[in-house]
Amino acid sequence: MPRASVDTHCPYCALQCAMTLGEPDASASPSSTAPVSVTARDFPTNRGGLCKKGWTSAELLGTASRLRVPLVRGADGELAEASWDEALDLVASRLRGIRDEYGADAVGVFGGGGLTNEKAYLLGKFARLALGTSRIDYNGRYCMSSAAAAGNRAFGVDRGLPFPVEDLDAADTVLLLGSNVAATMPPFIGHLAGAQSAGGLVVVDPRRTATARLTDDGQGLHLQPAPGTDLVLLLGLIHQVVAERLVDADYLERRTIGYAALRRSVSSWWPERVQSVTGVPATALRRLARRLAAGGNTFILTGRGVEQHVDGTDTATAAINLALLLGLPGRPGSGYGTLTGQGNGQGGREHGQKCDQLPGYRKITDPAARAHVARVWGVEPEAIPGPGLPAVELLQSLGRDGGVRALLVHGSNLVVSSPNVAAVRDGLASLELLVVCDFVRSETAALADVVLPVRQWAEEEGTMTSLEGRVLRRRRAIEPPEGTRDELWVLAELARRLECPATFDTDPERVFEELRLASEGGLADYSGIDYAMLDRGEAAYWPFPRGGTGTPRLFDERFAHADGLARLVPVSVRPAVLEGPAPDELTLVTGRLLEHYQSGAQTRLVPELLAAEPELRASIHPATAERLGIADGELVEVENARGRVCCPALLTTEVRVETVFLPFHFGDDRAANLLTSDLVDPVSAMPEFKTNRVRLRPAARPAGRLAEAGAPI
Ligand SMILES: Nc1nc2c(c(=O)[nH]1)N[C@H]1C(S)=C(S)[C@@H](COP(=O)(O)OP(=O)(O)OC[C@H]3O[C@@H](n4cnc5c(=O)[nH]c(N)nc54)[C@H](O)[C@@H]3O)O[C@H]1N2
Ligand SMILES: Nc1nc2c(c(=O)[nH]1)N[C@H]1C(S)=C(S)[C@@H](COP(=O)(O)OP(=O)(O)OC[C@H]3O[C@@H](n4cnc5c(=O)[nH]c(N)nc54)[C@H](O)[C@@H]3O)O[C@H]1N2
Ligand code: SF4
Ligand SMILES: [Mo]
Repeated sequence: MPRASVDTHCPYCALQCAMTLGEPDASASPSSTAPVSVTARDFPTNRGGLCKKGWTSAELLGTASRLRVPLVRGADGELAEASWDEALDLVASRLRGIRDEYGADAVGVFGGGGLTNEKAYLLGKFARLALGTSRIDYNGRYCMSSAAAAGNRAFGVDRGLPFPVEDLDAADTVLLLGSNVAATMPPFIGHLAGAQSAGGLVVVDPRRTATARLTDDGQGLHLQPAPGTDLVLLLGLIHQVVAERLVDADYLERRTIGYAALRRSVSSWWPERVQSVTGVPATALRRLARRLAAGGNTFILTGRGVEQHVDGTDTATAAINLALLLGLPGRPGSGYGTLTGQGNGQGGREHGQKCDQLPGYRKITDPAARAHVARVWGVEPEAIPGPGLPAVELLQSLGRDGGVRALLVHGSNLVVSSPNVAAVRDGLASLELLVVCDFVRSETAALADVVLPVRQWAEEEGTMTSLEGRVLRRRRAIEPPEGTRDELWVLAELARRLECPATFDTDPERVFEELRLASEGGLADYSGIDYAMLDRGEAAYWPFPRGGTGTPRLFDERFAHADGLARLVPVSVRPAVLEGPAPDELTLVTGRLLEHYQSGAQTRLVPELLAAEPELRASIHPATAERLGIADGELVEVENARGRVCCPALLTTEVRVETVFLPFHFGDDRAANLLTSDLVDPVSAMPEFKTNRVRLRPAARPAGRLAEAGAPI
């Protein structure tokens, strides 16, 4: 039975909408599997709102597809039920064998931005100490790495929003680049209402999304650049701001370095040239530059649409440069930020799941950081391995000489969500051991040698750090299903079997206490935060040093570089960006639908969400469809050298004529990532998810099948 009423936050995205879980809803449909009711709770980020995914989130707690017993692949190749001892003993002995044969780096760990802070922290510790491997990375590499790299480079710190979401309420102008918040964080659009009514909402998206439509009726501007050309657009805006002397010279002098070089670097991006590359009219560009510099409350925000490219770090850097030229970061009522995606996408990138990082957002190569964390862990600094490989490279190494032979996956459905998934599937097939912890049978779990059923969201305690860097409590509302185990327990049990001398606590609050110590003095310092304070509802924004206060606004006085100044980093356009698709090609744009979350492993199991978006469809402009002889609803093949996806066409003027849009929420042969490239950004190692070249045609007529059915042909 549920506890009477429990305040917690949504299991899905980084907005972490507040909700209260209570007795099951008597008026719910008889087929509902929700063991608790969900009520939206008033909270600064969601103000009593939830999206469809939030409202239906409790369905997954009771779904028939829930994993309740460990599964081990038998000699017959099938997954069969096993006891926890059998499963864990097997995993530990296989890991030991692989480690002995190939060395500790032959064991890899793949984490997730949905894990609580406690799990993310313990997973990093487990990899480094119990497995002794450097090979740990996570799906945040696919999500926040470009924005994080740009933030670190410019500001010396990476906190997605360095201000509370509510600061946006008083904005006159918001420039939103590559983000479809109306579908990806619906309650967030309430914070854009001020800018909208001031006519100052500017959405940059090659698609005419629900967010872009918020700018209709004089409420702002939608710029629809060719996909992948945002860097050019931003360099054009910077050029214009410089040329018209709209920069905040006093701010640049006091708070930044690098203006002279930056100014030189944009000299050739005059508006008409930008128009010829991006398709955005020069007049609109000039108007926007002036609006941004008008001096009102102004924000620049980025999302995955501009970040998930091979030049994503440079594009995010250009957005930051523009914000700095205008004097926005740290100016009261204004700012720059990136919208973190996953539920704990922010905390998940601070506590050691990243291959180059230790808790507190410390660098694993920094001797002082290693010494500090080693002290907390009770080991010598030499016991902590050095930096490993970022996600794509880690997956490319699967089964290879010197590569990973055994992989442990915690919180990612990587055979759906990774770029170039056909290669990833080959890699997984060549492993000697694949272990997946999950609560549903994701496509990745279905391939595993061992599946460990863990607990989820309303069954566990912990903390999550939202998109504004605020630490929140996740609370248990129901008893977990029998047979499942807490992930902290799983890690502790494996560490014990691997005879790791370090301690692995299984109580979330005690793990958080340890995380506080490990993060102390780091950039993401949590040492002043404790569960009691969070339970009292106090707002805890990091950095929050012991005995100090939290930091809702990070850049009021200084940036995090030693000299307190922000860096203007000149960036340049790669020649490839200037080439559009070949005449027989289209640009594949990928992204999200409101109803599904990520790989869809969770939301495809929620009947209401699946009914609303039951299958993959390719959005195609009617003019393109006509040219290629494609009718609405007809099966089309989208293909390139990496793979082929077959699905119905959805004709819509929302997309540009030279593009086709696919959401990445579907698995197996409907995975958009069969078509995406695993080329990565050289700074962040972010793959190119958003702009890939494809060919499109009506699917072959099923003549063979008609013949089989005996129909005349
Ligand atoms: N419903 C739903 N909500 C989610 C999620 C989900 O899976 N489903 N996931 C969560 C997570 S982890 C994340 S990271 C966030 C992501 O949230 P968003 O960043 O809003 O999501 P995306 O749909 O990936 O991309 C945003 C937009 O970028 C546009 N875009 C594509 N290419 C380009 C380009 O070259 N330039 C520009 N300017 N725009 C481009 C796409 O058309 C798309 O509308 O959402 C979070 N919320
Ligand atoms: N083409 C294309 N590909 C993309 C993107 C894109 O825009 N286009 N976006 C990328 C982005 S931004 C992201 S964030 C990734 C996300 O993609 P994935 O990494 O696949 O994320 P999810 O689908 O959320 O998978 C999480 C899995 O972990 C499980 N899970 C949830 N919570 C826990 C937990 O606490 N413990 C454990 N053990 N399991 C848990 C869920 O049931 C699910 O099976 O996809 C990326 N892939
Ligand atoms: S916007 Fe995000 S946090 Fe809020 S209800 Fe929807 S999925 Fe949950
Ligand atoms: Mo993400």
